[in-house]
Amino acid sequence: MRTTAVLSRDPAAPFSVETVDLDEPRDDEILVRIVAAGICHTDLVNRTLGKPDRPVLLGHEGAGVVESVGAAVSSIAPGDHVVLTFRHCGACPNCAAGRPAYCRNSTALNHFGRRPDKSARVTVEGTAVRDGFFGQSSFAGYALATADNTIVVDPAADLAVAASFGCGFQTGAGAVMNALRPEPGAWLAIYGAGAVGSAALLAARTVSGVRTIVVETAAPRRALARDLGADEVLDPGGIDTIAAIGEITGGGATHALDTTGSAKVLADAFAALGTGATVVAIGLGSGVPQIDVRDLVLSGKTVRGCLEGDAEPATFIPYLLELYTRGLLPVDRLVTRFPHTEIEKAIAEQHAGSVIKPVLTW
Ligand code: CXF
Ligand code: ZN
Repeated sequence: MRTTAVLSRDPAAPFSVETVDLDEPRDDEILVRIVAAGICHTDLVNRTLGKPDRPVLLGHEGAGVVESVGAAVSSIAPGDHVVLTFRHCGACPNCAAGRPAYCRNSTALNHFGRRPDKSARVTVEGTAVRDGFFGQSSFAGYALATADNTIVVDPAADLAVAASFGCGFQTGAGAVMNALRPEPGAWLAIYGAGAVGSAALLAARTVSGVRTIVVETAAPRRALARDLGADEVLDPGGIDTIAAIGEITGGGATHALDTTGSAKVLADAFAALGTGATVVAIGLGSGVPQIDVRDLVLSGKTVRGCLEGDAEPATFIPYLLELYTRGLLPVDRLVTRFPHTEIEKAIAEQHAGSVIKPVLTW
């Protein structure tokens, strides 16, 4: 079938909206009419990895309506409303242990995963497109997914809000709800108030008695964090955030979350912890954080990573969606919709800090 897709032909050039050919679903595939697709930082990072002679089709926060399913798909039916998420094999030890984000086959499945027979799912004027991004490549009018990354949701759900539960919102909320699990009386410091950090803030607000400190460089994001109910909001420019957090909390944060991926920020978050406290890193940066061994040991601190919110998406995404529907997790406050033809505007506004989570619509 023919559909429109937002392709990247050259990382340095704007995205281009083009007509592509999408193959029929194979036995294990699900054809989804995409209604909305969130833009995540990971899309923009991976844009630079495509070969110039092979356009790249990104998008890994797709949501839409199932058009048709292959003969081997029994759990999902045409007409189902779905949120697409990351792929997992379901058979490796990590999948068996309920940790699909750490699937041993994750890279092969999610990093432009190809069909077993290497045939193209998407072509443009006869040229194969680099697709299969997170098993969806959902910056398009239609996408092919599989049962392991297709989550059926309530048909009443607003798919433009639900789309980012597939990655960014699940990552932030899951880091709080599944990894940090703060209890009443906790002081949680969140570094970075983009989509992931803001979702983490909203998740923390679902637990009464958990107090939050948001550390953010961009003024519009600090204003939103205040609006979303952060107890304290710090501009790290020009102040000693470690001392400030020590003073606010009376001895250090009980929990911290680094969404920035900066080794320096992670080291600051570690230093701002109190006795027995934990910092979780979820931003994939590079570098080596300076962590004082004496502080680590003598204060009994923990540093750990967390991918995709440690979530089992099949249960966690419907759970988050229900919290949203009940008004307890107002992630719609983070979403700004853009027609898919306006992807460049969406990226520019996100970059400027005025938009937290741009969502493309079809
Ligand atoms: C990311 C999370 C950090 C590691 C790379 C993949 N997930 C989705 O955006
Ligand atoms: Zn993502």
